Amino acid sequence: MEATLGLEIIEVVEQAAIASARLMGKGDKNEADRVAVEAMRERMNKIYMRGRIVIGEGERDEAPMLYIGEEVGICTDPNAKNFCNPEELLEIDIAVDPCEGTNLCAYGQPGSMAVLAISEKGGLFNAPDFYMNKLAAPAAAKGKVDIRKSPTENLKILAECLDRSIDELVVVVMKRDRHDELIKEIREAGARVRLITDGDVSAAISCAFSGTNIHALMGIGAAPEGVISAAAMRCLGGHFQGQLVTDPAVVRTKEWANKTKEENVARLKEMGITDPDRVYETEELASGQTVLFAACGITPGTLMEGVRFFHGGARTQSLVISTQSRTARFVDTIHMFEQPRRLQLR
Ligand code: VTB
Repeated sequence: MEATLGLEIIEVVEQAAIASARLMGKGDKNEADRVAVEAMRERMNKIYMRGRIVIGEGERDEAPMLYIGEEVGICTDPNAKNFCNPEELLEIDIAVDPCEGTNLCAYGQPGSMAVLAISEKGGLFNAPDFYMNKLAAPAAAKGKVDIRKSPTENLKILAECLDRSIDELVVVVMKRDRHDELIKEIREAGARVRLITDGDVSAAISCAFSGTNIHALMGIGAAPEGVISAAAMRCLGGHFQGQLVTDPAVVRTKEWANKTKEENVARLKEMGITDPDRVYETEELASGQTVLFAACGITPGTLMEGVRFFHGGARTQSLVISTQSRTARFVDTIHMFEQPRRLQLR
């Protein structure tokens, strides 16, 4: 699977990032998302694979493209047997976020990227559209920090694992009212907080790379993004745990304004999730034997450059990782738009 897909999925995220980047700073997040979705879908449908979207733009009735359950790839054609070899007919599951951090892109802020994760069928947790409490940390702390412990305890463990003092640690937290207590506790424990307005996938993955000066991600973001982060952490050996949030008193959103915790728990039960408090480990969120993850920067971020346009082309930076390859491959690409190509490469 990896050999066939590795290079192609880089192009999928590159195309989505380029499309979104054209709308960078234009203030229209929906449009930045729409064009990324379209570009990602178009490129994905040129790949010799039989894919199914398991995390995407929403349910079929609310998303015209890349909805949950949509089949993508050339080998989903009814006549695929005639032009796809059996290996390419292997069914794979795909989680996409074509413009992760739409606000960041729309307002020209750092940290937005096009991302996707792939695994064999059943290899990615079909996360409900809920919130998720998350804990991400470097590989050295994997299995030692625990989301069930207090942030203070986890910071002590993290400091030990990383052989530094707590005040040398940086924790990324999304700037939301729901995190006021968390932020206070992290600061009181002595660590430093880096507040972000959006984009917790990038923050989670950054924990797995030393040199980013990000040592943990704590707090509540979206569950689907949690699965995508877990897929990357599975490949990198980093720590990631997630726990669904059901209490509307914890996350005050418009959508949950008239919902009770009991109703949310009942909704999860309908989806087959009987233990709403379960802590999901990385290996459960991304359980596949083979997991692939790819991302391309839209705006500049901790790990990747953003898209840079110039006359006749653009330059992108992507990251591709997998459970098989034992590499984290950063790919720097110059895209030549013009025909004939008269770009001078330097
Ligand atoms: C979360 C986070 C994402 O949007 O989904 C956030 O996981 C939305 O959170 O990375 P709120 O509903 O609290 O605003 C992102 O930041 C970007 O998609």
